[in-house]
Amino acid sequence: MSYQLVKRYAKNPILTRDHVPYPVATVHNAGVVKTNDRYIMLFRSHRLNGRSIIGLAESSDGFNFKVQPRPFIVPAEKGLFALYEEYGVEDPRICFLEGAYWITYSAYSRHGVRIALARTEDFRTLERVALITQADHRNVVLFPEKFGGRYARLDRPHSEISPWSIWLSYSPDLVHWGDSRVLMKPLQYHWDEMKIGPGATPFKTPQGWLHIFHGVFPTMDGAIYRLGVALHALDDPAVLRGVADDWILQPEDPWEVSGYVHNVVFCCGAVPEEDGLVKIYWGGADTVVCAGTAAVSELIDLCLSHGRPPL
Ligand code: BMA
Repeated sequence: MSYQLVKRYAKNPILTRDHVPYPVATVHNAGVVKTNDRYIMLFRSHRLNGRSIIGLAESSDGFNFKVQPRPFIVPAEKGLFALYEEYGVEDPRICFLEGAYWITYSAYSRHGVRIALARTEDFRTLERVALITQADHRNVVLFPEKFGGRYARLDRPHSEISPWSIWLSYSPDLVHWGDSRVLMKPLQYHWDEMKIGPGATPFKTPQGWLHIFHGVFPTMDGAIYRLGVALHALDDPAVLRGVADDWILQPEDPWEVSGYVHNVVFCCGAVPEEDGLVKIYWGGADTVVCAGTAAVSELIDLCLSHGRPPL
C-alpha cells in the first residue's frame, strides 16, 4: 500500500443523500465542530432544482452521523439576506469564538457570490448577523482567536488578472472587515496553479495555526481539486511559517473521482483531537461526505521541511 498522509476512514463515504430525510441530489462540503463530545456537521446539499441548502447532522464518534429531519439553513425569504441568497447557500464553515458558533457560508444570487455570517449557541436557532464581503468572494474561514485586539479571517476574492488567491483580513467586530493583504498564491505548473482557497477553520498547534486549503489544477479532462496545508505563526496569521509543496489529498476513491462534479475533494472542516490526530472532512465529487485522519505533527513537518514559496 502506498504511503498516505491522510488515512481515509475505512467506511467512506460517511454521508450520502440516502441518509437525508428530505429530497436532495447530493451531500458534500461540510463544516464540522466538536462540542461537549458531540460532533456537529453542517453540510451542503443540492436541492432537486440545482440550488443549495445546508443540512445539520450529529455524531458521537465523528464518523457516524445522523441527519436532522429539516435543513438548518435555507435561503432567507425576506429582508437583505433574501436579496443575496436567492440562488442558494453553500459551503459552511464553523468557528467557535467567544462562547458562540459562527458560521460563514457562500450566499449566491444574481448579484454574485458573497459571504454571510451567522451565529448560533445551540445549533437549534440561527441568527443571521451580516453579509461580510461584497461580490465576488467565497471560502471565508475565521480564526478562533483575536490578534492584537482584532478578529482575523482568510478569504478568497475573485480576480480577472490574477489566479484566485488566499487573502487575510481583519475586523474590530466580525462585521466590518479590512486591512486586507494577499498571503498565498497559486504556483505555476504546480498542483494548485489554477486557483486556491481557504478550506477548514484553522486550528491551533504548538507550532502555529494549521490551515487545510484547496488547490485546483486544469487538465484536458477538466479541473482537479486537491487539498494542501499551510502553517501560520501563532501570534500573527500574516506570517506563514510554511506552505507544503505537496498536496495532502487528491481524488482517488471512486466517489471522489466520479459524481456530480468529477475529481473533487473539497474541505470545509477539520477537528483536532487530543491524541495528536486531526479528523478531516471533505466532499467527494460534490456528491458525498468523506472523512480521514492525519497526524498533526506530520502535517506540520510537511509545511516546515518541504515548503514552497507562499507568493
Ligand atoms: C468550487 C465550489 C465548491 C465545489 C467545487 C467543485 O468552485 O463551488 O463548492 O465543491 O467548486 O465543484
